[in-house]
Amino acid sequence: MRSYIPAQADAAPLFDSTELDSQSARAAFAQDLLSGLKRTPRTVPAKYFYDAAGSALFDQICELPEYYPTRTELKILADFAPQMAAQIGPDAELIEFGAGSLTKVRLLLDAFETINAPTCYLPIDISGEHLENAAQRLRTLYPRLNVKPVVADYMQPMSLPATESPRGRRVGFFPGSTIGNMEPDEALSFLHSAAEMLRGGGLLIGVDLVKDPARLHAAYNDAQGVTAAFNLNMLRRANLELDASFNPAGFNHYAYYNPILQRIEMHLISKRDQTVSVMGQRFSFREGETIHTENSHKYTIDGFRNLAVQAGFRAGPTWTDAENLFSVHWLHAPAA
Ligand code: AVI
Repeated sequence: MRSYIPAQADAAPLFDSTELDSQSARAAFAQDLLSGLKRTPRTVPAKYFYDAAGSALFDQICELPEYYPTRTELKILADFAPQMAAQIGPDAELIEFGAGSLTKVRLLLDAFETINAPTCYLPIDISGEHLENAAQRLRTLYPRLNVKPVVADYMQPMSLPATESPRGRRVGFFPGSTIGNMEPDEALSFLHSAAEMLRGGGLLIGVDLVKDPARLHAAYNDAQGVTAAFNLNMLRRANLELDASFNPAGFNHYAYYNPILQRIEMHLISKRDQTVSVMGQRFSFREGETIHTENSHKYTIDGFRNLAVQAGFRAGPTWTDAENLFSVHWLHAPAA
C-alpha cells in the first residue's frame, strides 16, 4: 500500500507549483497513459480528467439536474454545520484535502462563533494558481483566519507548513466524495494516513451512498452530455499535451453501475477498429474495446464507518439528507 502521510511540519512549502504544473506533470501523464494503454483492460487514472477544460466541465457537472452529490452535500453541510462545528471544537487547525475553490469550507467557518472559529486553514490542492486566488478571496472574507495554501497532490507523501503553536485540534475536511474515486485499498490507506496525521482531532468527510441504480445511472449519463464531454476530454488532453492522435469522435462515453463492486464505472468505447499513436507508440483498438477511465465507489453508511474504524478512526455522528443520497461523517482520530 502507498503511504499518504504528510510529513510533519518542519519546512515550508513543499512542492513547487510550476514543477507540478508543467514538466513533471506532463511526464507523469505520459507514463501513466502509455502504461495504462498497454494493460488489459486498458485503464487511465481518473486524475487526468482535470486539466483546465476538464475542471470547467466538472464544475458544469456539479450544476446538472441529474448530478445530485454536490447540491445534496452542500445542503447537508448547511443544515448541520453547527453540529459539525461542535465536533471540530475551538481554535482548530483545519486541513482540506483537494480544496478547489474553497466554497464548502465557508459553510463550516460561518457556523462558528468568531471566538471559537478555526485559527488556521491549510487547503491542499494540486492547482497552485487556482488555489492562491481562492485563498486570497478567503483571507478577505475571514481576516482572522490564517490561510496557508499547500500546493501538493494529497495522494502522495508531502510535508505541511509549520503553524504557530496551534491551540486547537488538527481537523481534516474532505468533502465531495472524492474518496469514492479511490480503490478500496487506496481509500483504506488514505484514511489510515489521515488518522495518523490528525491524531487528537478528527476528520469530516463526504461520502456518496449506495442507492437505486437508475438514479446513479442518470447522474453519470446526463441528458446534456456534459459527463460524456468530461470523459472524452481525457483524449483531447492527450492530443494537446502528449501529441497523441485520438479522434474523440471515434469513442463513446459509457458509464454504468456495477452493483457487485458498488461503483459507477466510466469507460471510453472505441466505435470502430482504429489505430492511435501516443508519443510515437502505436495502439490498435478493436471495435468495442474500452479504456477504463474512472471508478466512483458508493458506500453504505455502515460500510464506510467500518472502513474508517479499520483505518484507526472511531466513528462519530453521520449526517444525511432526507432521501439518503449522500452522507457526511465525523470520524474521531486516535488520541495524540
Ligand atoms: C470528483 N468525483 C467525486 C466525481 C464522482 O462523482 O465520482 C467525478 C465525476 N465523474 C463523473 N461525474 C463526476
